Amino acid sequence: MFKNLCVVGLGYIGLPTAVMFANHQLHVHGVDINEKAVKMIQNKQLHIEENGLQERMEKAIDEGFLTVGTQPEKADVFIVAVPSPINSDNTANLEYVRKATASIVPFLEKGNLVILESTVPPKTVEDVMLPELIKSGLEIGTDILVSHSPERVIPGKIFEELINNDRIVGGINEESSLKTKELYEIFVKGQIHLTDATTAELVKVMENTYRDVNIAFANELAKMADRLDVNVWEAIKFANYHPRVNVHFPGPGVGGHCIAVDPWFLVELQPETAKLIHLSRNTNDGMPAYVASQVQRILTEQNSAGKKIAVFGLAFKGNVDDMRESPSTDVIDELQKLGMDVISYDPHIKENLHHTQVQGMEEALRDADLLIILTNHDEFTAMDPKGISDLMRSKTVYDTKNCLDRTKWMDAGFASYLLGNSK
Ligand code: SAJ
Repeated sequence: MFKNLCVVGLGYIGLPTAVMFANHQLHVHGVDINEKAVKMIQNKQLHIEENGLQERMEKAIDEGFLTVGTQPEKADVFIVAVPSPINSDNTANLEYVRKATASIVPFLEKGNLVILESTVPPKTVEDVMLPELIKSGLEIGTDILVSHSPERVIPGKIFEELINNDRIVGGINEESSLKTKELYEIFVKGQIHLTDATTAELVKVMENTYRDVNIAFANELAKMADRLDVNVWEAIKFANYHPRVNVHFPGPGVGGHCIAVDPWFLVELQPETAKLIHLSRNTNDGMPAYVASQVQRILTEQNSAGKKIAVFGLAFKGNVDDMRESPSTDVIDELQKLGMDVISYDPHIKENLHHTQVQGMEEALRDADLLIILTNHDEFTAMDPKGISDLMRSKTVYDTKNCLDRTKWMDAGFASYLLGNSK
């Protein structure tokens, strides 16, 4: 029934999705405006990192089910998976979605299905996509069916989650929803829930906003615990033993291109109402400055002679190579504003993407007055404090992710501080 698919946007979501359908014997044509990425894929090289993607992509190309280019082609189904970032004033930038939709219009034919996978503010399908699609001269809802089926996968486990997660499908009418469900049933093992497009848009944004608000709550608790002589991590662990409680964890801020972005869509939509959401965004965005002020306090407490800080962790979360919207860069800025001398290190980021970054762990630690952990990479948890203590000028460590074994570090002679547990 579905033979040809055209996927517009070959990033973290579009490429794995295109490959997944191609691995299920659909003829997929992937489109991206980034010529370099297209060339790389044509040469079976990846421009993004994702477990299992390389082998699956090679198989798809070798078997003749995946082609890529910079222009769309005719197909039965069009999937749009392009970025939907925010502008510098925190308003939604829907130009990629609008342009991607416009780019498929000349190729649309009666009977086609168009699906938006990008995360977007509620009403985007109605207000941004449909006005473009109508230019095809085809009747929306009968000649062409349209739905929103937001991606909900976590980087690092994309293929596993593409298959096993439940999926939300919101059509502009029932026929659109049913046809979209039929398509995803090709590989989705989770349940597929049907609704309308605007509800689906809100559901996706709500999921990430829930996480942001919950993390802001945890960050607020961490700041309180810092003055209470309580270990907030332990307190959260105990609270979460309650069957109806699920408090998230504090940290130096919220990064990535989703959780720190999507709540702004709701704030923009109804600023007078979305007050808790707005406050949570500001709370999380305020964490880098808070963490930097704690560093200054710790240095004073330790009577530190110098201000050389070794920052470990530039990625926005543990065990990924992605620095987008990483709070680490903000923490570094705040430390520098306080006159500190920063050297950063991240074993997952192999090119120097930050001006303070070095590739050697020892180089970063040499003569440092304080080591701060900003990302919970496995490499940091596994570090042997005895092996590094002689490198530093002062044996002081500040863990903002609760990923170090404190006893081990204290036994090695370190003054050990933890976000959410230091007076
Ligand atoms: N973080 C905390 N405390 C926590 C959990 C996370 O500070 O308790 C921080 C992380 O360190 C990181 C940021 O939040 O800086 C975001 O990380 P994440 O792992 O929560 O989420 P993402 O951005 O990698 O992926 C999210 C996922 N959404 C949800 O779990 C509701 C994913 O399923 C979505 O598909 C993805 O956003 C997306 O593309 O929207």
